[in-house]
Amino acid sequence: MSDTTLYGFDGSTYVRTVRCVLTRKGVAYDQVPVNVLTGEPREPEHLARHPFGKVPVLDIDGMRLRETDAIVRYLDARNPEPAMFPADARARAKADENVALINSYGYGAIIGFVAYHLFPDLVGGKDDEARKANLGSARTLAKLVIENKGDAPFIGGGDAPGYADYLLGPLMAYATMTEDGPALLSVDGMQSWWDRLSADETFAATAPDLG
Ligand SMILES: N[C@@H](CCC(=O)N[C@@H](CS)C(=O)NCC(=O)O)C(=O)O
Repeated sequence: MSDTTLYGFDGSTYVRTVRCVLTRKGVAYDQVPVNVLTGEPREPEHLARHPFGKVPVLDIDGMRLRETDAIVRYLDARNPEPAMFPADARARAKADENVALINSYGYGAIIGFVAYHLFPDLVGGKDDEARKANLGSARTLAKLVIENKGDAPFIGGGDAPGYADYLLGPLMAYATMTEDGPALLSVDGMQSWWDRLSADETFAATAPDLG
């Protein structure tokens, strides 16, 4: 039993981001698998933890933290090594931009076209126009994050995966399970980034068991 508890199931991309960071930093934790696909985040027990009905939530060091961004930045401040951001100010600014772009435009676009293929009932049916629009936005996002990483191997701006990699990676894992995956991987630089991230031990170890 540890005194750190992560609420959220392994199939959630945001929960996987936090699992990657906890694992990479060697922070022991227990997990309560609140399942998004069965609506558990909207049940009173979880609404008491996160009134907007979202996972992840992390109980750590006597406080409750909601929202992936706040959780990851706290973990990075608490356990600085290995760093989730580059030290150089300009590279850090671009890594921060990548995180913001993925959160603001990437998540909805990628989950949008993934849902079309994998969870059509969840989004109320098959809307091919929305699928195409979402795929287009996802390709725009991919071009930007690759451009922002410059010569760094990873979109988090470092020689090893950082926060931005662990944020986009779980989304890409779902994208590559669909027939639209190749269109996203065909963006210049995406395939080699994806190959590097897929070889990361922590990322591989956190792959959800989709049974
Ligand atoms: N802004 C939140 C978003 C988290 C989020 O969207 N989580 C999804 C799962 S990946 C969720 O809880 N969905 C449940 C729902 O919307 O009912 C964060 O960054 O942590």
